[in-house]
Amino acid sequence: MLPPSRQDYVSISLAGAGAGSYNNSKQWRRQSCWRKWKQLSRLQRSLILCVLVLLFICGIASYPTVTEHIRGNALCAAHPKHSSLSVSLKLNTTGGACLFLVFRKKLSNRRGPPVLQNRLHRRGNISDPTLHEEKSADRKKGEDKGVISLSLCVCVCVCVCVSLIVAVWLEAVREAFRHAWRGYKDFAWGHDELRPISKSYSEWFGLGLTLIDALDTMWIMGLKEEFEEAKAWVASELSFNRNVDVNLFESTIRILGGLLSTYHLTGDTLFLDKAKDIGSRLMPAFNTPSKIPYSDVNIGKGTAHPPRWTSDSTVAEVTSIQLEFRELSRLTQEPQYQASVAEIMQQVHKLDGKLDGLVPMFINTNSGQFTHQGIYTLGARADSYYEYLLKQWIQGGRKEDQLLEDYLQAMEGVKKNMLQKSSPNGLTFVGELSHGQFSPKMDHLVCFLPGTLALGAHFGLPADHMELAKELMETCYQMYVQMETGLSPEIVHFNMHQGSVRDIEVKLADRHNLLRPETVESLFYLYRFTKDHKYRQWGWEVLQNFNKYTKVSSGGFTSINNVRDPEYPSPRDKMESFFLGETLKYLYLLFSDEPDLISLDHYVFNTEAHPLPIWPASA
Ligand code: DMJ
Repeated sequence: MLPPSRQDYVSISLAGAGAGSYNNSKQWRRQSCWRKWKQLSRLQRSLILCVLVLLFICGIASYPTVTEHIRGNALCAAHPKHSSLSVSLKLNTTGGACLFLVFRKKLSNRRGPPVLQNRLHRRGNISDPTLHEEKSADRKKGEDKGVISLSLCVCVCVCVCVSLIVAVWLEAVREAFRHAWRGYKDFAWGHDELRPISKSYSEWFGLGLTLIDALDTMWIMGLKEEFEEAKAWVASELSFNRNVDVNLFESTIRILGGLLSTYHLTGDTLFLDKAKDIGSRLMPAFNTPSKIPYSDVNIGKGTAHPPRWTSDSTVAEVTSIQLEFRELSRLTQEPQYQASVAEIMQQVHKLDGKLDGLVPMFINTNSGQFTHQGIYTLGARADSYYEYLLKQWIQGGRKEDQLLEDYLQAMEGVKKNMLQKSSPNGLTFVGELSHGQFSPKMDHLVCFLPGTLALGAHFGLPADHMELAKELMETCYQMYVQMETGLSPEIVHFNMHQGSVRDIEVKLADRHNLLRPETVESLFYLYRFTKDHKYRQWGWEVLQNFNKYTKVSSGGFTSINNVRDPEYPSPRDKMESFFLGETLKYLYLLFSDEPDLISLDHYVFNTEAHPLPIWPASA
């Protein structure tokens, strides 16, 4: 059995009027109640309102049945214990179902209901069995109807209450975003990343990375004012004509992807023009002997190069830029973007060195061959290769069979070589392989996989992908729950030996949390496809812990060094752009009830959570 999830009951304290002098006037009492009410959190107020509404509706719905019973009980006072109606309400804001309603209707053991029996008794007509049975049947029907309508009302009430609570969670994500944005605006405006503790910024490419990554999130959250400010900066300040080296993969997924999705959501050609500009400036990266791109490009000079210490590129990096460049070709009707990234997929498809569809982590830009062979992971340096096989297939209208075959083969490879269960609780996890040796190590990055598997199953891939997605989702959740801060570390190791005390171990060097999105990303997919409320509940717990351990009061959120020390999680003084681009966006979409807000039948998310359209059949 897994340990029970954290139970955060909402405590509502209405005791004691405080230290002030006692005054029991009506007006004082009214003011005091009002003040108490205002002091409650939004969640607490919503819960109280929920309970009141629920009780009111239950009261109205059960009125006829209850009065009937009261009459019945009055008439059959000799047998009061035979008939009872009980409605009990248990409210738990963190348990799986959120609200549990137990409605119990205990019918009398006697053949006729009490009212009828008494009437018959009084009339001295008790010996007429036909009349007795007919009336008894009528009565039973009436009672059943009452029970059904009451149950219906209770269901409606539960739905209303759950929606109210989730609306509060949705607003809490918006508030977290606003807080993050405030910090960025005050101390890092126009720079790449906020350093919230030192109230300054860090530069990676010097292109306003956080601002661009966050554009579509603001649009989706309806933060119009913030969006307009950011748009004005893009229009007047953002220039790619700069003598800077940028990483091809990172600038493609964050900048090109962010601009393309914002263009699609808003229809504003400003973003398309900027996307074309950065897209064309990244093209020199593909001028290599093998056509496998270099990792770095100088977007001002138009030159590209590998990192100083190697001529290798990372497999995940060169195979996770396809959605963006394909879309750029479709929009501009210029084929070179799509051709360049398709060439990479063709080559990787044919390469030796795979294990059951699993790829090594590095590829050489001169030879076009895999290097560092024999090491396989679903984590850093390989992760999004698998994600983009499936997502390209979806983007292109599910016609490109080779992509699908590679994806299906790789997932079989995962099942055959990388899946194991932990001890003592049997959590399913994805480990790593090094020259035939299995290592029970799993990066938080691997938590993209439940979402990707679920997405495939949604588009008709084998149903067991969905089952595996659910198992892995539980594991990723446990990577949070089992830490003292309720936040996952960067890397975990699972115990596999019989008799282990705990499933998850964390090495000292792996205890950091960078505000990464993968788990909430998968929660979003799992909730969309299953509608199981527990996934929202888990997302809410994660958000609360981000608020508790990573929020910086002067604005922004910070990565932390130690998820195992709730007393001093040790801030790292950096807010990654993906916290706004991905983590908060997925949380918002997880809690949103708008069915068409980025429908997964019309959009596919790039690996930085920027939604791009699924191409229409004619494309
Ligand atoms: C993001 O930039 C992307 O999600 C990428 O695919 C992996 N790393 C970060 C988030 O963890």
